[in-house]
Amino acid sequence: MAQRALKALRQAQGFYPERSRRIKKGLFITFEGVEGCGKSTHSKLLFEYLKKSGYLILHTREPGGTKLGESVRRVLLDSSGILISDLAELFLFEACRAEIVKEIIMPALDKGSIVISDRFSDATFSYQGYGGRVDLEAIKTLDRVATTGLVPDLTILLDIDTLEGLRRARKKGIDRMEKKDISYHKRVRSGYLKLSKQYPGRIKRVEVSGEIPEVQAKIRHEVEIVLQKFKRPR
Ligand code: ATM
Repeated sequence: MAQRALKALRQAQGFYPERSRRIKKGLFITFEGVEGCGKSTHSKLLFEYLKKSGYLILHTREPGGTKLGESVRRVLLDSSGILISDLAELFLFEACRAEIVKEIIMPALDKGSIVISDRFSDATFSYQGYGGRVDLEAIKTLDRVATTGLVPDLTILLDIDTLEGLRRARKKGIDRMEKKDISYHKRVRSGYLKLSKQYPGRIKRVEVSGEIPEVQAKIRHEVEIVLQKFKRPR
């Protein structure tokens, strides 16, 4: 246990390669995007499709997915006036991540499962980093410790105009994060776009326009490409 924490810290300091691919067998797919982009609809549709195709598969979300995560989610999203700074948010999201990686994601990947998560580390860089202006290097260090270096194999970034997304999301009610001002949400979207340019091999931007089946087809296309590589013996 202590050795694992030490390894994570050393990875964070750059002593080890970032990827943990060597020690996992499954495939890790994440969905990202600003509010109202249709992330949960599309991740669930993909989950059903892959499940019907016979894959061992797990769907989860962040913050959430564990008892700790779901409890902290209520604190983070409750709009009833708890003060939480951007820095405190960072620690709360990363605490949930440490738990879900250890409790849910790594064990499933070790069994060879496909894991689909609604949000993961890119959300922290985009929301707390670009949106909340918390130092990106600090996030990188903390996130590597929380994830023990786990990076998704594929990230689907569902991209929608910020205002249109918020308009759609607000139909369902407004949570604490959605209450942040529009400039915050615009920085989040541009943060996501920066990340997709920084990691073009992993983050695939899918424009949210047209009907749900059209968008889902684009997502499945990206997933099939990764699945082909995944099936190939290493
Ligand atoms: P969902 O939209 O996926 O339910 O996520 C809840 C919020 O948590 C979402 N807020 N808005 N608006 C994004 C936010 N979030 C972060 O700010 N940082 C993170 O690291 C994660 C995982 C989520």
